Amino acid sequence: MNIRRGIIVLLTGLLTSITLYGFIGIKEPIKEMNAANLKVVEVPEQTQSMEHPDFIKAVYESVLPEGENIAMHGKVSANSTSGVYAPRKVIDGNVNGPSYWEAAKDSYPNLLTINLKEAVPVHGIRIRLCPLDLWGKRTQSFSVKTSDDGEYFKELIPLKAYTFDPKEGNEVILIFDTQQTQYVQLEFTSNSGASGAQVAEFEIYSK
Ligand SMILES: [Ca+2]
Repeated sequence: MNIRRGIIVLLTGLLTSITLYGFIGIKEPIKEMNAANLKVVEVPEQTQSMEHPDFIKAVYESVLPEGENIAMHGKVSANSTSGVYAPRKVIDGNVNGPSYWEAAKDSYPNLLTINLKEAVPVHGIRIRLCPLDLWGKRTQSFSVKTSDDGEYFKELIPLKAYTFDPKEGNEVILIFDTQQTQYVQLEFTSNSGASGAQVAEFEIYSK
């Protein structure tokens, strides 16, 4: 009986404490909800990111030369090839997997040439590698040349080191004054990512 009485006293004390705490805890009376208490809040426009600018990741977008890529209608050749990575793979419209050309090991200069079959106006090129991070950032040095007969090539853009970065599409886009030419050639002299030049797609733009 003493134990039961003790428990009852304990429970009564606990309930009293909770009740008192509840009353003391309420600092303000609850307002009744009526029109006078309601405030209309304008909902922010949801079409823009609500993230802090420092945390918004920049998204790379290719700015292509005008016109269309006519390289796919041409014939491609190279002065060296590594294994299955044949030059024809640079005009198949595919940048993924094994669809790229790679020059033979340590065989610079590496020439990659596209014969457009007839002289046409061209004003830009895009050199692409697979854009996946697997294809890490690298530097390739090359110059751009043109020719009317496939024998004599003249320099259009001098030798320069270009960065291919998967964070920026793993590509290099060059735009130049319109040239009337049948052949466009890339002459590579280095590639920091492999022992020979690499190109997944070689695009030539005409309008
Ligand atoms: Ca390809």
